[in-house]
Amino acid sequence: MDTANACFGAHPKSLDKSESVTKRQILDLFEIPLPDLLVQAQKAHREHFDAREIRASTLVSIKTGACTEDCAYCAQSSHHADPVPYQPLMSVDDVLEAGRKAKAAGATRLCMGAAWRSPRTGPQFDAVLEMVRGVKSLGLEACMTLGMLDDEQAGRLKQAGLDYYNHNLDTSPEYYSKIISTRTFQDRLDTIRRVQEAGIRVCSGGILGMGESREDRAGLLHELANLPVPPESVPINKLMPMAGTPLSDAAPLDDLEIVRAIAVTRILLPATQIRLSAGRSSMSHALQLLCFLAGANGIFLGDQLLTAENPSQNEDKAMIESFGMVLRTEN
Ligand code: SAM
Ligand code: DTB
Ligand code: SF4
Repeated sequence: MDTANACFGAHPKSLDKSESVTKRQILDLFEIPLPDLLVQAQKAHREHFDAREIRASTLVSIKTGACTEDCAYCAQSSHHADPVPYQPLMSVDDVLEAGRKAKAAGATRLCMGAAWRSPRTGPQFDAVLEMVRGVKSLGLEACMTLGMLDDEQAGRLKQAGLDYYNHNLDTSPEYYSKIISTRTFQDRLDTIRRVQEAGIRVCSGGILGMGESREDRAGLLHELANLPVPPESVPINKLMPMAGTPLSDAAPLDDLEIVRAIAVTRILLPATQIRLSAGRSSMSHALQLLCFLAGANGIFLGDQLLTAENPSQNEDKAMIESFGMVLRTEN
């Protein structure tokens, strides 16, 4: 294959399953010299987006800590030492107040996360539906990440107006069991299928820097690009090593590998929103600019992620302005 000119799926709508991209082809993309890879990613990006625009979502942790899952990267798991303190489900009013502030700061989407294996149907789930309706009425896109869903829950979230459901594959199928033992990769795929069948757009991505190989990174992108419907939104997280977790001492990933992974994601999924997600607080502005040049076009705006630190809103706005870029104000 001529890797320098490789380009798959000019548009996801034209993604022909008989021509699904192979993991070998993805690994070949990773090996393209950076100057050529960046140009190729930029070409794909500019066919679908204004490359100066950044979309901002704001996170709010609607239920924090005491999670039964054992995700090795997560400070909210009750399996690890020093988990973040438990906070029960927030009130609908408090979530809407967070939504108003996020909108005033320039966010177009509120991403509400709960530390659940899966939501229990009942009063708490009813409150979650109320949050979706309320956030929509503020003129924001609504995104939820609540763990595994059944068909009925996915249908009710759709009815309430949910725009996106975030459910990350996190890593390759092969590496997954080294990171999480309390659910399987197939469980993740099953929830993504249910969400898509309910007509909700999917936000699904992963974490880089958990000790995985490049082949695992290619494996994650292979799974995302070959979903029956590719995700409309892909968060790329850089591991934030959290005290007390099994990954607290993970060696940091090379900066340029993050840039490469974003560029390859952009080439594979040209019309997808790619969010440079957790881990920006340890990235220089210059590295973040490279990530945007590689095709990332979103960030989480807000002084905090779910529980971990994020650059301050003011710093992010100044950074974006210094690049001659703008926060997109429309959905
Ligand atoms: N409990 C739900 C679930 O796991 O599906 C939703 C919330 S969970 C915190 C959302 C995502 O945050 C995870 O899938 C993971 O990709 C990311 N994340 C969590 N902790 C992280 C960390 N320390 N560094 C980078 N990303 C992290
Ligand atoms: C995603 O991929 N990253 C966001 C969002 N989806 C929910 C969460 C990042 C969490 C980082 C660790 C924390 O704040 O606890
Ligand atoms: Fe729980 Fe989600 Fe953290 Fe895993 S990533 S421990 S499911 S909150």
